[in-house]
Amino acid sequence: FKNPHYAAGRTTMVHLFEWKWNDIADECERFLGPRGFGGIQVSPPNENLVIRSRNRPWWERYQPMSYILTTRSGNAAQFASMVRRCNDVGVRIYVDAIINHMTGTWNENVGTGGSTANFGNWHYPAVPYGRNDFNWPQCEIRPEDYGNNAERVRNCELSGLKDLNQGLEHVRNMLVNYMNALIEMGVAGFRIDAAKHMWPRDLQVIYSRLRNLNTAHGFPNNARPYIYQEVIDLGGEIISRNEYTPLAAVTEFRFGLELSRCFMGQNQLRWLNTFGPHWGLLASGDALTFIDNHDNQRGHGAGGNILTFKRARQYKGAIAFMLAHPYGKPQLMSSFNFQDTEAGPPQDASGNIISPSINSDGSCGNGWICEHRWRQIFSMVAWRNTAGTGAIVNWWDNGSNQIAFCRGSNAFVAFNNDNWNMNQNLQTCLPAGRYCDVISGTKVNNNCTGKTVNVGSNGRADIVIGSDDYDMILAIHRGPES
Ligand code: LM2
Ligand code: CA
Repeated sequence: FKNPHYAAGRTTMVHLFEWKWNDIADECERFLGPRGFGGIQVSPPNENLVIRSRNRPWWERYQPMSYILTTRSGNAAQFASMVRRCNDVGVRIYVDAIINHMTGTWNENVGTGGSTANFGNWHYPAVPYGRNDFNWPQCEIRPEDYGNNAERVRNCELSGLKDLNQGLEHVRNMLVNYMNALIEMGVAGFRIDAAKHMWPRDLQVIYSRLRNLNTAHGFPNNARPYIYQEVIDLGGEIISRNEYTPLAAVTEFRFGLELSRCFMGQNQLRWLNTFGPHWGLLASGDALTFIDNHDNQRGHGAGGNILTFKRARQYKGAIAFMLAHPYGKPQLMSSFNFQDTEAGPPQDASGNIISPSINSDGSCGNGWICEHRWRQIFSMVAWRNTAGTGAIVNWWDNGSNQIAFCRGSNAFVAFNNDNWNMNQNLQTCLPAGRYCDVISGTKVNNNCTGKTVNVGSNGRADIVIGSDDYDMILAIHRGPES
């Protein structure tokens, strides 16, 4: 369950938060496939409670009504078509699976597929679930439970959401049927929402009943789905991420927290020469890594002070380091703009999601940020693909916040997070030649629109990053783009 089964040479996935299925399929064909992205995490595809009284907040999608594949992102046919079109251009689909709970009690009770529920009786006829399928007696998780009561964290309600009992055969069957239907449609794996709130032994049974990936979508024989379990473990809680790594991969929340500290100037970049398990991070093969996610970019969930698109220069630095460093399996966040932390995606007067528009410079409009279309970010995805499995070599630092390193003999990167200029003659691992920096520009007709780097026959090059440069990064690599 720890292999994402990316197409050959691909390494990175992006969370297209609240995107519609048809738009994702288009994005696979026109951008993500050609640019070498490995996969996409999509918003929950199953029916959720419609919350008009709060103007359709993003979090309504974390309130399941049923496993019918109808949401604001589209219907089952649109979902199936998206998976087919994305797999055909080498981009995998991973589903955000909400299997810990159903909706909370609310003053509205119609779902995005038209289903209704009787909250007072724990009755969800469209699944169907009844009262006996939920943990009993009903209780709500208290803040102190996270410190000392694993039983309550697993068997009580997370913010009032009706808590399913995954120990029961009927519940397991409903969940496995839902997930297997998605695998049949060609998805490559799942984010397990709120995994901390479910017993590892129950999850193990559920995972074991999942079918192999669909070979008609290009997966090898006997391929298991990629599973990354959302466990927020910043230390000091009764439940540890280590209870989940024997089962499948785990979201490594400490990764983005540490890199955010570094690139916000609260820790020196030079210390990153030991980044990885030395810093208390999971084993690399167990970790799904990211800077921000849909929760902590808006102060939901747990997780401290995280860089996001709103602090773009530092954020791009942290993202570039994530993509340059061999640790973990990176996931990018692709956001819609927001001021109100509860606000849903751009929508029209009827509540339909408005598609992102694509500007002539490749960026997005209509309220979508599309971090994955920022040159500094998609160029580093290609950089990581080129670096492949190459180890870090030629580490250099200035004793504070200027660092540089190579991956194998394919790719070189440098960062300047000091408030003075960086101007150094450094050893790269690249063959002699003229390279285009893929951060400050691109290569057009064999000329660089940004900085040019000349690597000499000894592999050395002058590396210049001014403290006032638009970005704090410089990156070059083998291959046509650089
Ligand atoms: C997650 N991971 O474990 C998701 O990443 C996170 O986004 C989800 O919370 C959460 N778990 C449940 O799937 C979000 C949001 C909450 C919101 C829930 C359910 O952060 O604020 O809770 O989705 O929509 C909302 C209200 C809350 C209310 C609850 C139940 O904010 O006040 O509690 O619904 O109606 C009475
Ligand atoms: Ca639970």
